[in-house]
Amino acid sequence: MLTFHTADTQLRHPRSELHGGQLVTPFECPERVEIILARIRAAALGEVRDPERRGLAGVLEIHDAAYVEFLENLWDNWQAEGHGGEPIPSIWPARTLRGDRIPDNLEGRLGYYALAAETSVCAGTFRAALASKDIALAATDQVLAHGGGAFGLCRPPGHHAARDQFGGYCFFNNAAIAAQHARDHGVARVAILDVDFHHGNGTQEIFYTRDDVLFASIHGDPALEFPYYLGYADETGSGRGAGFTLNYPLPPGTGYPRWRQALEDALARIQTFGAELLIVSLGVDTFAQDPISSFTLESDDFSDYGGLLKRTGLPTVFLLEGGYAVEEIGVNVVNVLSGFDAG
Ligand code: SP5
Ligand code: ZN
Repeated sequence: MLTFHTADTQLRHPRSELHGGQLVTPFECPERVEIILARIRAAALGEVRDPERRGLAGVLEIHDAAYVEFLENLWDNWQAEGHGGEPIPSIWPARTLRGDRIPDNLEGRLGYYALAAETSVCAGTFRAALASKDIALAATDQVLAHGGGAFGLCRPPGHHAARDQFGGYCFFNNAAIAAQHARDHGVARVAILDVDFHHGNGTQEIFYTRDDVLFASIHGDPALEFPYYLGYADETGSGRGAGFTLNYPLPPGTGYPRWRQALEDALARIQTFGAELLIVSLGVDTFAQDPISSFTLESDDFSDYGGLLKRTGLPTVFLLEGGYAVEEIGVNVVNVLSGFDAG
């Protein structure tokens, strides 16, 4: 399988993540990519190619223009205010305040455009997010042209990013941008399968009222796990989109047999939907040793479900999302891709 990647993703290297009341080194770190690339080479998965660079192409089809402009200028504006640390939101238009006014003040706008506080911004974040988006588009074009599978080694991840909000380490929703790109190139029905441990709230929000992009997510129960405020089983889509969102919230400690049942159910629904393209939001934070998650998948399980995905017979784009057990992330990601190739 071909991999698409550019080192510009590594321009994102913030030094702080708000975790347990302390600023720690971010879980979503550049080493994740280095270890995956090393494993791709060791396992001879296939060639790694640079994506074509496309500027903002694809972004404004999914994201709000003022949000994109805010992100582009955030670091410079923050520096101009003379702060010592990285931008971290500290106030939101929370439930008892007004959400229909966008403040002029930078701290006010930071809260408006953020959905979580753990995601700091650094100087290269915007350029890395654009590179990550270009990787997703290149992997999608590969699959549209040749069928089979392709891997977009994206970083930063995308599935928590909503139309006008960043958070959960995500800025542009790579999977949503890829799906819209496929729609705009004649693919009538696209399925996005989100196997990251966390619910793909951003992807769900973006497609919630649409019947041309099915969204299915298997994740930690939001009553107990980030992002907490979306991902319940009764969220199934609205309007034309009714029935085109599927959520499988699962309890802490969920192991592979139960997880696999949810996957088989989701894949059956994707087939019934008549998907012509499958986009997999590939997070491997379902791994037992993941430091911020609570499922118990083992490395061999990733190979097994890679094979299950292959059995759909659908052209499949894999886009990296989460996975924070850094030492094992290469093995786990490449096991999915090799399992697909072998399936
Ligand atoms: C792409 C992706 O996987 N984003 C995940 C972002 C999660 N960030 C906040 C995690 C808060 C976790 N609290 C966990 C306590 C661990 N015992
Ligand atoms: Zn995740």
